[in-house]
Amino acid sequence: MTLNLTRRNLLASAGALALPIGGAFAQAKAEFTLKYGNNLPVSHPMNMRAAEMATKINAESKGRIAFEVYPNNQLGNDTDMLSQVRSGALDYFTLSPLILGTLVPAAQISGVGFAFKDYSQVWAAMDGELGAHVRKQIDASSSLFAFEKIWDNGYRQITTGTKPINQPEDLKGMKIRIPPSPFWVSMFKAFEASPATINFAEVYSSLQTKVVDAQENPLAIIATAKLNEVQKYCSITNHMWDGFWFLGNKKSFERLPADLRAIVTANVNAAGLKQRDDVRQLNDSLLGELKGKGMLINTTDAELFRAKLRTANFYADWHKKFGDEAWAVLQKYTGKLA
Ligand code: X2X
Repeated sequence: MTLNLTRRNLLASAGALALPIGGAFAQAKAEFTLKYGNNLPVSHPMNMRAAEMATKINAESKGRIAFEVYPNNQLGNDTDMLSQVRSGALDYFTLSPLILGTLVPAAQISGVGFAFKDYSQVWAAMDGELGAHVRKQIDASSSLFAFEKIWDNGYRQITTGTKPINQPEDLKGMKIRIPPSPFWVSMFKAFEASPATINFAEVYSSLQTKVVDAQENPLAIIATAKLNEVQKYCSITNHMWDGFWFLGNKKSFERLPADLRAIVTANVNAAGLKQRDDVRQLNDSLLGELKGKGMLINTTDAELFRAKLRTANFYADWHKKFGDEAWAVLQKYTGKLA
């Protein structure tokens, strides 16, 4: 599959019109119309794989399922879509474990700053006991469940319009947009920044109108959402790995006969694995691409940032909140944290 990052985001320019991508042809004879919403541009690997997946689900179910993908916050922002999937108005939704933390606090544990040294640790933990622990909490405490294979967002980097971030002191007082999550607030307060909670749907315009001066996201999002148009500097901090749990509404899923549940499950997990590869490949090529588009890119020493979090008691506080047992599961994969 080729990833065409230069393609104009047609659905974004279609404004409020909700148009599903992929597979909607099957709708006429479908017994089950399943709606999946997300917050990312059509050109992001998440939506390219989701469109492909939707077509497969529709075909393998022989048209019994019409799986519809609504990208780019067409159905509302993350907060809206979370409440829609909880009520069943939406059947599926991909969400960062940290934003899910507004509903299931335990889910935030995979976002601990500088925890996973590399992707081999990430997937070992998320496909292993840490992911299983989180999925159990989601299942036990909400109307939602998460499919086994978490999708990738990536390692997050900081962009700003004003100056590069070389050391934690550079974040002092900086008006930085963060996603709506208690964990993110706590992390950027530990850096003594001035974090503002804003849904991704409003990030581009908030940067453009300078409501905030900075934001943080993985390179694949910076590029596909064209944040380079409204940000000058990109500082490679790798301060946190982030993913997207593929969430389903339990009641909606239970309405499907077993054979259709199996088709959806197999395809969601398989598409997730492919999407992980896409994001990793993109990360390798995007630094050059963003530089070419005029972004000024600098690397940083992670140890300086980690030390700042340590002295702010960030690790100790969250260890206490998540509890000894969950923290031990995390450290089983990451080694001792702080
Ligand atoms: O809101 C964000 O920054 C994003 C797109 O990375 C998430 O969904 C967490």
